[in-house]
Amino acid sequence: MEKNTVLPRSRRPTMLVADTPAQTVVAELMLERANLGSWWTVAELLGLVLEALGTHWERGTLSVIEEHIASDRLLRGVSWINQTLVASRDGPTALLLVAENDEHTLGLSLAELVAAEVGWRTTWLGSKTPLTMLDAWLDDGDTHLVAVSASRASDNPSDLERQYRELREITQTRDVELVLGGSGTWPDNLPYGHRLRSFKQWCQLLTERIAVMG
Ligand code: B12
Repeated sequence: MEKNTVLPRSRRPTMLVADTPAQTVVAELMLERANLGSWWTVAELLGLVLEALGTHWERGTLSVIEEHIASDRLLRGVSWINQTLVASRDGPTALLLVAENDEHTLGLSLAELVAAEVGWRTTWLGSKTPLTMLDAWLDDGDTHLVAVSASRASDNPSDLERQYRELREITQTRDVELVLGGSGTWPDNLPYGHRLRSFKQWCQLLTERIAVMG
């Protein structure tokens, strides 16, 4: 039986394209958070919403314009909430970026929401970040973890393998943790770093690290 949430699964994409003020999306998200008890559970749910959005778009039951409006409404809603979640000044820092050539930032925004809730500070790099630029940035030693999101559009395994090799080189030498997320075709069985497939795993990893750091 479907959970008692404010957005029955079949209606969620419709709510996102509805002609209502953007604040209604924020209100719905907050209500989901209140019902489900954590941002990682809301993030898992929104993953399904985005999946459904993609299916509607593929089948032509939502136009490209409607899909753009829907993803932008969700993006704005999540960003608004992200700005209200201020992590402790002493919390560890995660650097957040999207794989090269991928412009899907929503998964990363959801990852940011989850991180902030469990006390991590985040530095947002988003899309179009050349990996070579990370070298100098990580030299100051303030970053504890680098998380990279690749959506379904990142479907070239050899290119993702190349990106992983570069990321590994940059992070392992500095003892910075590396997390690869999203549905992109990242390599499996990483010799360094973590390949995560859910926001639950992300939340668990971040919570464990905070506990160890004291
Ligand atoms: C929203 C959306 C857009 C928005 C993006 C807005 C934004 N700022 O993000 C816009 C309209 C801009 C867009 C553009 C395009 N899109 Co688009 N898009 C989508 C859609 C509907 C959702 C994508 C999304 O946000 N996924 C994010 C997360 C929630 O999903 P996920 O990757 O599966 O990740 C899961 C987990 O691993 C985890 N996760 C994600 N990130 C992270 C990070 C960490 C650290 C962790 C721990 C976990 C985690 O969350 C999810 C689980 O719930 C998908 C449909 C789909 N099924 O994905 C199409 C989709 C990805 N897009 C697609 C395409 C083709 C495009 C365009 C090329 C269209 C075009 N012709 O211009 C461009 C791409 C430009 C580019 N170079 O990237 C295709 C890709 C197919 C393919 N293999 O190539 C899809 C699959 C749609 C389809 N069915 O055809 N898109």
